[in-house]
Amino acid sequence: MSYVNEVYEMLQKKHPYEAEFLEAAKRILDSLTPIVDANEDLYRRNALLERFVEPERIVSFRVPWTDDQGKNHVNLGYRVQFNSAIGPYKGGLRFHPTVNQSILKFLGMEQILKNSLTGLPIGGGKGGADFDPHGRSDAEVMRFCQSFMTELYKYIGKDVDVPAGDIGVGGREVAYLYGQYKRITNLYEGVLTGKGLSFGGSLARPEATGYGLIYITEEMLRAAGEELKGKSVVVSGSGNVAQYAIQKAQERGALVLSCSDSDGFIYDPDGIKLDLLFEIKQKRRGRIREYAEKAPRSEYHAGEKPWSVKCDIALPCATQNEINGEDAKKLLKNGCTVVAEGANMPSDEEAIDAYLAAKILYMPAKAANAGGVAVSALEMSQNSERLSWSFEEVDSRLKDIMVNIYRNVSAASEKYAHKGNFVIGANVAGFEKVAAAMLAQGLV
Ligand code: NDP
Ligand code: 2IT
Repeated sequence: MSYVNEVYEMLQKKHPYEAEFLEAAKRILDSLTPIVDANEDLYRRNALLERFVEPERIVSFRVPWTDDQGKNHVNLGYRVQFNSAIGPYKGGLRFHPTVNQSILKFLGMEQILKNSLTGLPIGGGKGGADFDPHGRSDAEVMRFCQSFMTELYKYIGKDVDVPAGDIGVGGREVAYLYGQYKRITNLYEGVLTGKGLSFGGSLARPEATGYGLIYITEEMLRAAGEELKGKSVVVSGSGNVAQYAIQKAQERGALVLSCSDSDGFIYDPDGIKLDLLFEIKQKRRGRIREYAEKAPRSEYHAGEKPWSVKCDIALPCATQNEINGEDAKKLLKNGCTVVAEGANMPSDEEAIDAYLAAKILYMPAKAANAGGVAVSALEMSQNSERLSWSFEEVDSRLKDIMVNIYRNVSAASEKYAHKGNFVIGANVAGFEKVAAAMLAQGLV
């Protein structure tokens, strides 16, 4: 049996109930096959894959808090400190009722390779809680964040582990978490990224994931002799990543036809109205169905996903496994030729097989959405030198980073598979540096 399969079987035996983690690990291990085959003796001798697939540490803790009616609740909080070979653990916190150890391990493993692709010195981690912020007051969210940080502060630090946002964790939550960290530790340090501008946040961090997604999509199109201008785009989600992907895509002359939340999607033939979207989501934390009430030519499709809308480009920006094999077939049948992933692991295995068989341009999440964590790392640099850079400075570095990621992923695809297989390209290009650092640092 191949080394990759041996390690996967071992994982299946050790963690039989971690479906999402096993799914991510299988996909990553499979696509590392070319580099593992080329280095098998060295990797086996160093138990490299066995170490790579197990987090260095996982902490989990209870998070008790009281709601506005005086009722007490207990949620589960976690931090998966997956790999620190190339830098302090770095990765977001997710607050969503589905959060469990399996989902955070899948996200953490993806994060190791994503962070490596940015070229910046950041290891991989992820955390969160099975808390649902929807419908909670600011005071409830504050009390939850304070209780969460009262446990988490023991395990993080500016040179140890630097969390940020993810689903359900945005500027408001990061600010409450930061306030509590500072209060407990008496340290004013860059322990979180995605902070507010008045207390160490970086300009362009809120925009970074969505903008980065568009920058790498443009680079991929440019290499194929095409451009974004004039293309029709379908976006899912209406959170942080979706909003700024829509903004940048429109700025570049694309027509964005949709956005969504977990209740349904909006189709707007005239293009999504960004001011209306911002008003609903940023000012009121509202639901996406409200968009159709204010934009008469748009349609709200309750309970559906936007993948049946005809488009040139699909940008999934909501959550994992939101495009299945059937959805992918619909997209392809309707003429979609580009998929770039703003969300983490939004396409399931069958969907990816369909993209690869159709030879469309497909940029997987760990490359396509790396702009967010890249600017997080730039926020860490700014905090360390106690300076803040201009929007233009950060944005231009972000652009360079995304173009570089495209080039490295494309080069690795050519070296280890065939040009254009960005799945193998992204995994191998991310892994090479982490593997070299792990080998050099000995059996730790
Ligand atoms: P937000 O919480 O800001 O927005 C999430 C959006 O996705 C909402 O519209 C939400 O709808 C929708 N969504 C969440 N869960 C589901 C679900 N199970 N089914 C359908 N829709 C769902 O999160 P972000 O925009 O930050 O994150 C979106 C994706 O991008 C995630 O996969 C995240 O891991 C990834 N990502 C985020 C980065 C960041 O910097 N924030 C960086 C890189 C990747 P609803 O309100 O109904 O839940
Ligand atoms: O998935 C991700 O890359 C993020 N949620 C952002 C992580 C970060 O540390 O900025």
